[in-house]
Amino acid sequence: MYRREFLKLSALMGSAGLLPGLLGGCSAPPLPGSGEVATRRTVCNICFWQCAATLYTENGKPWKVVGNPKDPHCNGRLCTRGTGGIASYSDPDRLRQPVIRVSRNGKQTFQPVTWEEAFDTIAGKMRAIAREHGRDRIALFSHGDGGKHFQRLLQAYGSHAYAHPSFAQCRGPRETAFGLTFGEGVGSPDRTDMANSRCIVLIGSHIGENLHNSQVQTLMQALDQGATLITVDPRFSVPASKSRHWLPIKPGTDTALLLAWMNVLINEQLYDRTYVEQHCSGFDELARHVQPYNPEWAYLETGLEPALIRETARAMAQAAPATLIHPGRHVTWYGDDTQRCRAIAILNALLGSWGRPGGFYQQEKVDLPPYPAPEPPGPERDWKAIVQGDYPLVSTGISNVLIDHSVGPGAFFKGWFIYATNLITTIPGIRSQLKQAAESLDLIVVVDTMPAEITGYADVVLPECTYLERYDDLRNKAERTPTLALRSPGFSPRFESKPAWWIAKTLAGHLDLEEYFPWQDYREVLDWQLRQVGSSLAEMEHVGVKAFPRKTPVYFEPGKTVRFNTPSGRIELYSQHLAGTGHDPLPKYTPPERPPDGFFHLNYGRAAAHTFGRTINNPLLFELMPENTVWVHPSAAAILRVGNGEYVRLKNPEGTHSNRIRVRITQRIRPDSVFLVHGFGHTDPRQRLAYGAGADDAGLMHNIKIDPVMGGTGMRASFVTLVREDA
Ligand SMILES: Nc1nc2c(c(=O)[nH]1)N[C@H]1C(S)=C(S)[C@@H](COP(=O)(O)OP(=O)(O)OC[C@H]3O[C@@H](n4cnc5c(=O)[nH]c(N)nc54)[C@H](O)[C@@H]3O)O[C@H]1N2
Ligand SMILES: Nc1nc2c(c(=O)[nH]1)N[C@H]1C(S)=C(S)[C@@H](COP(=O)(O)OP(=O)(O)OC[C@H]3O[C@@H](n4cnc5c(=O)[nH]c(N)nc54)[C@H](O)[C@@H]3O)O[C@H]1N2
Ligand code: SF4
Ligand SMILES: [Mo]
Repeated sequence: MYRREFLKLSALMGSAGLLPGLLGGCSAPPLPGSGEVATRRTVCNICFWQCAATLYTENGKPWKVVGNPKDPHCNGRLCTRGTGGIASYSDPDRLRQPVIRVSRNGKQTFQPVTWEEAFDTIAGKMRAIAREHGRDRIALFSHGDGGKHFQRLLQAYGSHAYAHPSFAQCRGPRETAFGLTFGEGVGSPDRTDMANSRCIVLIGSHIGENLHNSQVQTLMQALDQGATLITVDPRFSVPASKSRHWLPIKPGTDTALLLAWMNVLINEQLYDRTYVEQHCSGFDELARHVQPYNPEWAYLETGLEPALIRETARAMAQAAPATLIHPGRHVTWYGDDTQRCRAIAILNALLGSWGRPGGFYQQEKVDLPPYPAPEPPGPERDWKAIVQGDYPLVSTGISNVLIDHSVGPGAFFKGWFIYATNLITTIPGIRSQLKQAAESLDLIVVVDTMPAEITGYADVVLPECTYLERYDDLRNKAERTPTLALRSPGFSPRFESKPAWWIAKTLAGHLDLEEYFPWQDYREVLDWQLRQVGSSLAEMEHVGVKAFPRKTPVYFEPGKTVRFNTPSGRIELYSQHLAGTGHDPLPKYTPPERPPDGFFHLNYGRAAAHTFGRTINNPLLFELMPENTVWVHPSAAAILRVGNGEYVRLKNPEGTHSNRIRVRITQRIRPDSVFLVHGFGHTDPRQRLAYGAGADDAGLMHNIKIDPVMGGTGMRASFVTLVREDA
């Protein structure tokens, strides 16, 4: 154990002089397409919607990437980010070769090394940890496809602890809540049947700014078909602008509104009685529970007129069961998130939309067997207590719990692998803990494509090639039409970068674990798997996407009994699991804290041009949106004496300041809140475009609310004020 200094860039790794033409090899020919054009099938990796696409190269250089018309995730159209994704290949700031942390003249620096040297370093440290503490002391944090290879490697080694920030910092509360209610989660792609909805209710889902491709398309399709859109959002979001009703709710009070809607549906007998009798349990308890929560009560909490609450409840009932109360996606907000998501699930059950057209369809994936290889041995100890902590109702690791177990000399974990997740900006409130963990861990390995901030904590940084330069596992998601999609490389990896499958397999060789990776090339794995389902790698290289017939119905069959995977076998309006673990079995409303004088709710979200922090340095996407702005209501701007376009800093009640950020004065935000797009404010100068551009929301979050049911990181309870640059 030694004290790890946070490393930015050693001159050794610098790429000074490499900037000319930000698009490097991408300078456009006079007439695009007049050279030698080649195409390759790929799957976009700029976000996790995973649209299948075709990469066009011209004279071996990147030209364009377009959607595959056969793919239900995109129907031939990529979003802004997917189209701009091509520039991730030629980004001159990419990681180029493996580096290890060394001490030179008492100062730490990163030294470029060969892959062999990097693997020797990692294997040596892993063996030392195993000798001193045990083989199960390495934790994996990952987001995205390649993480599976490292999961396999670490399981083969004896470490079974892993977590994805797409759970405890994103979808965890809704997956937990829907699991408790219906016995199944929502999954990804979200099983929403919007194309057939006649009424859609969005609760802080800003679809259209949140650009999950086919989801945006089906929302637009529903609107074209005359569906009623109701948007609940303290901000006049893009979907709010297309809505019949915009409900500018007081931040954090959604559960009050949801309870009032239930109160109206039940008291006015507007719920789907037949569906509830056939499928649900706990209706009487629910009906009693919601009695105090009428629209007049909710008005005082939410600021929404009782008449509007009644009118929207009736609109939902009128369109039911083709009414979708959208479950949201990034739902770790105020800490009471599982309760809010349960209220959403219950409302859908009252409207009879789960398993029905226009509500939620049933998912199916292709039955694709794994490549024959030895199963890694099971864990030696019950690791659930370690990765899930005090949250027995969840079925996966919780990133912040793994971090809790990594802090201090007596901590359980002694090593980390971090694959494709920039933990510093992803898990707010964790910065000081990260520093402590970095001091007490014996090994931190980061696998990334870019010099993200988290690489500054690493002992070893391994450069992965981009998605345009590699094969990955076949896309096989539980969805409406079971499909497989292939990601195949259009280029050889630039510099010394390598694909995740190769990195994990070769490192396995250094740990005497080759038997778990019995292939030379990942094409063998893909071809073998495809042949088991009547296709082949050659066919998929040609078509890119292949649909398979469904074996189960898309919706519940009328009149048929359905057995739900809950303790009662029914849809649980009253949750037995929650009751059994000491939580509220019916959704409970917790009023949020209000900002101190002079402060505002810190609201954040997505923008069309970027995915989190991972695209800010992408030259094409940077050009579209080079910085974020802070949205401020005119009345607040007048009090703060800030002008439109002026640079300010955001400050939280603990005195933490952000980078400078421009003010955008707009009526589209409530006077008690400010809004900024997440992902900006990078602090590592190696990302030369992104460095210092705009402000980072995560660094300002001071009031983190941990969800007592599933352990997620509630991020919306923080406050900021604006400080003028000349103040
Ligand atoms: N403050 C705040 N925190 C949030 C959110 C928020 O809105 N605000 N959103 C939350 C949500 S919804 C989510 S899902 C998570 C997302 O969290 P993350 O996925 O951690 O988000 P990014 O910041 O994009 O970090 C991704 C990292 O992966 C690297 N990367 C990109 N492509 C590849 C690749 O092909 N291979 C490898 N090896 N690395 C790659 C990027 O360079 C970057 O360093 O964050 C959550 N945290
Ligand atoms: N372009 C783009 N699209 C993306 C992503 C991306 O990075 N870029 N990321 C993808 C990922 S991983 C996810 S999880 C999703 C996230 O996207 P969503 O799940 O749609 O959205 P959130 O980021 O949770 O929510 C943002 C909205 O919630 C509103 N809001 C804030 N506070 C409250 C409140 O108290 N009540 C209510 N009702 N609303 C509130 C904000 O004003 C904003 O409009 O987006 C996905 N799509
Ligand atoms: S939604 Fe956009 S960024 Fe996400 S996978 Fe599809 S094209 Fe790529
Ligand atoms: Mo997410």
